[in-house]
Amino acid sequence: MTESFPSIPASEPGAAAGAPGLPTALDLLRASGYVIFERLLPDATVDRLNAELDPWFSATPRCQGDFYGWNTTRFGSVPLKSPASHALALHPVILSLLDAVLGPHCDWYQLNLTQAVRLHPGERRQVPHRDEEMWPCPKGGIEYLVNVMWALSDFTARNGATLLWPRSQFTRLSRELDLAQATVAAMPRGSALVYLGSLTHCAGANRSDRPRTGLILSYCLGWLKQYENAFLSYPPAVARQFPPALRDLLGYRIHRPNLGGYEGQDPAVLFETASHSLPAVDALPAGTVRELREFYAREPREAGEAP
Ligand SMILES: O=C(O)CCC(=O)C(=O)O
Repeated sequence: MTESFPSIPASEPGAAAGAPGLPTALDLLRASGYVIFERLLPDATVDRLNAELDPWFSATPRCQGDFYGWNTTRFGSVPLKSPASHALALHPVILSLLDAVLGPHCDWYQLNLTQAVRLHPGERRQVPHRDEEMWPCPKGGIEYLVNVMWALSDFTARNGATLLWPRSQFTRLSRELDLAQATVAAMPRGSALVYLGSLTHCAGANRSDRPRTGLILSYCLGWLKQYENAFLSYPPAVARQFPPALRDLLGYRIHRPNLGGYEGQDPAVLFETASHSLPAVDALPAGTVRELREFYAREPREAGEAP
């Protein structure tokens, strides 16, 4: 396994954008399928995240299944359990990558999954997979998902750092991959590993005597079904406590055209009223608005018809 990876030091979170000749984080993400931002979070933030999440790790039973693992603890609803996670979900360095990769293919992208993951000592290597496998639609064209693994402890080859197959996004999915070709996403705590939903990867085996702890925040196109049911995890009474930008990311926002509404309106109306008697209001892309106007401009109007 190789340990050299496209990584951006914390001093250059914009991926050396201003330095001519150097690849940007976006270039690295597109070419290799992943990029690591080392120490993107200050130590104090990592301490706070761990303090908020540790009681939940203690209270949550271990996973059951060959995908989730048998010696791993995972839990969701992270924004509810950890206020410190809000800033991670909205981190400007991450959002700038999402704007470029997901932005062109939807009205807006959404938070797909929040999942804290602790690999306990003795956990075996996870099966290689791609996160886009969840959606049974044609692959190899657009990206459906971008994942961020925030390291809340150091990630090392010994304790189960994520394994990645660089450039696998350009190949067909296989589970029988050469481990020697994998890159170990070794990174100090506070770092962020960003990878494409089309990249083959898996959790490594934890052969150390300490747990490896990470926080997955993944994002997908706004018209896809999210892995985590945001409206059950964060019903309006919960989501109203969140920053508006986070509510938007969770799906409290109409996706044009007319997708994900509540009583035909932008679901953000739920922060003002729970009424079930609201007028349905079009939410259409500008091109469709124009098209409909032109259609009706050509239609002869009968006497008494609305404009
Ligand atoms: O924990 C990791 O390093 C990766 C986990 C993963 O890929 C998953 O559970 O989908």
